[in-house]
Amino acid sequence: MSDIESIKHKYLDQIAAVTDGDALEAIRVAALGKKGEISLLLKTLGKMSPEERQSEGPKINGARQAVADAIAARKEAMESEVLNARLATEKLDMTLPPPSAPKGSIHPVSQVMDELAEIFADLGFSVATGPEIEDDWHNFTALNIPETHPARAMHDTFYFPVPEGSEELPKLLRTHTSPVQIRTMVDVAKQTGGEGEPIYIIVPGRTYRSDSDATHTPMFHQVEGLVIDKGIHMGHLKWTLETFVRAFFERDDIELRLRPSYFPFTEPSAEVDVGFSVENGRRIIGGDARSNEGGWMEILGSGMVHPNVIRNCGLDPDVWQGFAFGCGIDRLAMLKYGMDDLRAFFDGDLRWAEHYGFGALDVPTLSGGVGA
Ligand code: 2NM
Repeated sequence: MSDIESIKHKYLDQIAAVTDGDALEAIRVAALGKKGEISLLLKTLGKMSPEERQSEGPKINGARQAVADAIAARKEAMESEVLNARLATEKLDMTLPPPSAPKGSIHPVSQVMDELAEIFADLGFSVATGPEIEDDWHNFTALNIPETHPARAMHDTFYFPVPEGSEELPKLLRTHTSPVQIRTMVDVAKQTGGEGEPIYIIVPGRTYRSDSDATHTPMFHQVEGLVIDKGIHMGHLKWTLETFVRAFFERDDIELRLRPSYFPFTEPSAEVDVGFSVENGRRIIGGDARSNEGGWMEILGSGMVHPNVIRNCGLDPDVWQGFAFGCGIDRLAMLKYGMDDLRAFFDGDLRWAEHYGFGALDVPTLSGGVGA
């Protein structure tokens, strides 16, 4: 056998015996790589006499082609061997449970809104909602806040730009949910031909003020309540708030303290404090507010709806009286579930929600309800 023939067979034997891709590649480099044995033989053709080249050329090229073909064939065969082996051993068990998908959870703010709706439903209130983009009349003027009143500046209102030369009044992001109470009273006045009828509503929703620090976010959640009926007085207000706060914090030993205050839309107005005490080193709503570590914490604003507000909505304040109140839902949630940073409410971090007990299928539910 010639030299070339024996080289060719050497590689063909190696190729036939090889069992993995790396080894096959090593053979390819040894035979056909830049400095491979057959590649070097091919280079010797240039130095041969024409006769010699005529006889050796086809042999060397034939060997190169045979080895290249064998490598390609062996590679293909090995790939189908791997696939066949996988097909022979791999099983798909359709009875296995699927990998768990990430689950969302109820946001504490949504949870508290649901709790509020449930508590006030027991007291005969329904939930009213309205637009977040409002006009000046519904957000301020109807609420007895005149153009020049400092309360307008106090609210740090976000106004939308008005096109140049337009006579339009600027729209704004509502600074409280009160415009929904206004819309409700206006609707009732219209639907009853000015005669009026009782109104018992709570209004939860997003509100906006240009304010941002550790305890203020430019968007926050409020719930306001409105009662309009005949012969309503401050006793009704205090009982309603007491009943609500005790149901919400699920304790009967919660005291309320009403302090005189001022809002343009109520007269008289009162700020409402809840008593707190310390249990197991933690501040909790309820217990003895007059104990050493106890005290009072402001959680609500309230008052008797100003006659001007009732009149502005088309109802007769000599016939209809009412009370209203408002508070921050985010703050209520923090107090009930023990969160300490308001900003985390709006980060969307599921680990935070889970940490405070708001896991997917593990939502704390209102255990009591009014009177339970
Ligand atoms: C508060 C405090 C006191 C309030 C008044 C009204 C309306 F529309 F009836 F006049 N809605 N909400 C009110 C009263 C809101 O929040 C701190």
